[in-house]
Amino acid sequence: MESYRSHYSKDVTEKDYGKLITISGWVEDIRNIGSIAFIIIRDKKGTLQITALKKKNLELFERLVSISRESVIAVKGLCKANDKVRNGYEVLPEEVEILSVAETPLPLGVVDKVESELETRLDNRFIDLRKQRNQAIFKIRNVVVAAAHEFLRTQNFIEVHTPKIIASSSEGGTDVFRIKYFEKEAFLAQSPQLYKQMLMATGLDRVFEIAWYFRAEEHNTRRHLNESTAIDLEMAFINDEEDIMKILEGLVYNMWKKASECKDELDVLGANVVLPKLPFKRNTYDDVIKKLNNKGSEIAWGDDLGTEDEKLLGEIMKDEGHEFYFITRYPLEAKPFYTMPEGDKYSRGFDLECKGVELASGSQRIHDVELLKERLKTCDLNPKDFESYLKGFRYGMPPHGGFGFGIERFLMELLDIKNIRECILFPRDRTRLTP
Ligand code: AMO
Repeated sequence: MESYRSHYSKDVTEKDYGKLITISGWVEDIRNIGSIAFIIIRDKKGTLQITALKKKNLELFERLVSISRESVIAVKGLCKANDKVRNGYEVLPEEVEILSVAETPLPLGVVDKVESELETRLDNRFIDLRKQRNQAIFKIRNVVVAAAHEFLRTQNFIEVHTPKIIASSSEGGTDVFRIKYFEKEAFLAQSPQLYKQMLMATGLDRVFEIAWYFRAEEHNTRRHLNESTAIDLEMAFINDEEDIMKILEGLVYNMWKKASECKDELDVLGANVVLPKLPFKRNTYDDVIKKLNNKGSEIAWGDDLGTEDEKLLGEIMKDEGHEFYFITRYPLEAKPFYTMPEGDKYSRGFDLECKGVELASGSQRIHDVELLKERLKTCDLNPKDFESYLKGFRYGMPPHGGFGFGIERFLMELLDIKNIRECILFPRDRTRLTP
């Protein structure tokens, strides 16, 4: 065969009827009814039917019906209109090439009616990802990431890539993976925080990064990964955090909108994507605590919202007609060292939540180096460990701020997927390091 593919299943049109076409893909199903056999081939865009007649070419017929399911083949044949076939056409094979034979039994079915356990699916992720539903998630992921690029460029942001092997922990916490870096100790980046801030001292003004981050969180939950991806941005010359929140809600809105145009994929997933209204509701942290206490939560002022409180807040906000909402003016002690204080107790930090799940957090940052050193000490961190970061603040640093926004969390809420592991190709969690 001079070429393995002239068409994808979904790209065949009436113009191709009566002509020879070549298609290739995985053998999804074979129905042999004696004199005739129907072979369903699956490619990236869908499926199509090969119809083989025994009397026309016995050797070819026997080869086709004896292929194991999920083998990869290429077929050249006559494309023929047929109303009884789902696509409106079938292919009568003239030439078949078996490109790869699948072993039997399969460790996981592709079109089985019964859903396998998530662990079995993830153990066999390359087969799991052959399922139409799972491919739909990643096709939508591709669209929303492209929408983010597009939107941020229209807002004058440039894309950057910062180091993922770093010398001091970017979030100051303990959830950090330590690695051996020749004779030194290093860490895997928990976020691009220190670097995106240092870039504000360069004059690049508005930067974004879409990349991987690593967190050694011990808990195995349905919304935490140990390796996750995020959209981070940082912008300078802001007046306050409101400037950042406006960009964030614009970003989310545009990603949501582009996803709502993926009709085929949303159909496969049975997902209903309704466009949110802008602006998103702003609630201060104090209001949130009052709302939660009124509904019976025992959360105290100063506490970070736990899973149950976030869920309850999601319900309260839904009753008020909001799926997306910000929590602003967080207590200073609940936010990382780089967050700009607002008086003694409060900060310029915020979270964006969707239906009870945190999608993003951000803040105006401290740009005064003395204040930054003081805050590091208050947070039990040693300014000496942050020397190269602090240097970036000593020779002209404009007021700035930004946010980090989890891509997998966003997909979970967008597509109503219950487990975050389904939103990343090869998840890394507390126990999973393969495949
Ligand atoms: P934060 O730690 O809140 O903020 O992280 C930002 C966003 O990243 C996502 N996220 C995660 N997703 C899956 N698994 C995890 N373990 C995980 N951890 C975080 C969430 C979260 O809202 N430097 C700040 C951001 C900033 O202020 O610019 C930061 O990292 O969606």
